[in-house]
Amino acid sequence: MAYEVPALPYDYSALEPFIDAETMKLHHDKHHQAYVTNLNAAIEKHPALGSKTADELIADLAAIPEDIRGAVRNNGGGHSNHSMFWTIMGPHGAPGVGGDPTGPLGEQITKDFGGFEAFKKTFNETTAKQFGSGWGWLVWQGGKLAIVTTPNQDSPLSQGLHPILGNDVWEHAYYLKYQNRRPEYLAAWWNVVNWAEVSKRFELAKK
Ligand code: MN3
Repeated sequence: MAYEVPALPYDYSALEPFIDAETMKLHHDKHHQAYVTNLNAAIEKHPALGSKTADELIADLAAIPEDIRGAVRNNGGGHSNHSMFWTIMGPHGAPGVGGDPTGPLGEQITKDFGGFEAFKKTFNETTAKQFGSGWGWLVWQGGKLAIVTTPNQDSPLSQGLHPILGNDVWEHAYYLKYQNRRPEYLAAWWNVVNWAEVSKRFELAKK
């Protein structure tokens, strides 16, 4: 069974005006598809690995044969990261989308960062500084939340961390609308974060 790009759970234009439809179409249909195509090509060389999910592959890169380890790291990571990314966003104003996180996740963010505004500020500043392409993440580690960045398509899963939320800061994620203004994209992005879904990921990570 080959890996496949999951369907977007909303229309390309659903995240307007914060993320434009053209960016979403290219990002989902072309960029994510390329990671999946390249991952499938790598796994064809070691078909037994194809029974693993992308998350399972990148969680144990040492177990991947050396001839495809780099390809799996980049393209399995790309598949895993983007599959998460689509689900943790949604149309601004839909239930649980935008606004402040509530419930246990909201409480944990206040406990670990001093409040939602302080968390957003640190996340945006940290992620804006990621040099070149990469991701900013909220992860669950050892009983607390932390903010980390990764280069390229590296996943926190490869470091034994549980990604709760991640924002893609490759230029392909924002350049058409925001050009070089990554901080503006980072600030706008919170309007489309699906906290209902992020909370589900938080509850799973704690188990
Ligand atoms: Mn991307």
